[in-house]
Amino acid sequence: MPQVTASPYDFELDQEKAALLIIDMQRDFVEPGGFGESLGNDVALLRPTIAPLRALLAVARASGLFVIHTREGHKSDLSDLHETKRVRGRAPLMIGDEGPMGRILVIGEPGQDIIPELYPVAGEAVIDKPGKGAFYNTELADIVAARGLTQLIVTGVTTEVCVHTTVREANDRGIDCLVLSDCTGSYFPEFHETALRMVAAQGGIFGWVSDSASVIATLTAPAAPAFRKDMGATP
Ligand code: TIU
Repeated sequence: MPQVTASPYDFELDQEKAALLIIDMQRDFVEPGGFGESLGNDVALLRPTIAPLRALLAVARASGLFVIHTREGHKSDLSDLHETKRVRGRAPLMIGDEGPMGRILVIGEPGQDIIPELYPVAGEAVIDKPGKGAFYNTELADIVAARGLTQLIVTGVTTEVCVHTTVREANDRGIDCLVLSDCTGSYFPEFHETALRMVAAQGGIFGWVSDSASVIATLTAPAAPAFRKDMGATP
């Protein structure tokens, strides 16, 4: 089994049972005028995650690794939005309010969509999630079960909020999580560092921490189709 250099020890990657999970790389978190900025954050702090994620995504696609994107968001009638979440933060623009990129964090609005740099392609799963964790009230557990996934390569934003919540949920569901330091990001650099340390501490209490270069170095291209003797040509 190929080994990915990781902390607290190398991660045995089983490409057949692994997926790349890209959490909430949405305009609402990464671009000005969205939910992230309305909470008082500097969205520029998340942008360094984009280039390494883009490179990793290209290699994942070429190697046939299954890709899952999530988008935090709510139905247009907000029936899946707890009042506690709606009012949290006392932000000038709350979830469901009209902003420069459409209604904040509402499914189908421009701001709720994935950023163009990482836009999903056909065959990739796109999961809308009403909570911080990607398993809460979503089809992710069904996808994981149907595909027999036991490993998630976890990326996206923000490290200590949706990434951490999802890693904890996955860990309790028997899934090994490999969290990539350069493909995750936070509005608070110190929270990012601490959140990653929390994953790998105590012998990997929630999972492993690695980076995109280590995963790219380990991912292999899908096996070439076997040469068919009956086709008559030489390979
Ligand atoms: N505010 C913040 O750091 N994060 C979120 O609200 N959602 C995600 O992390 N995706």
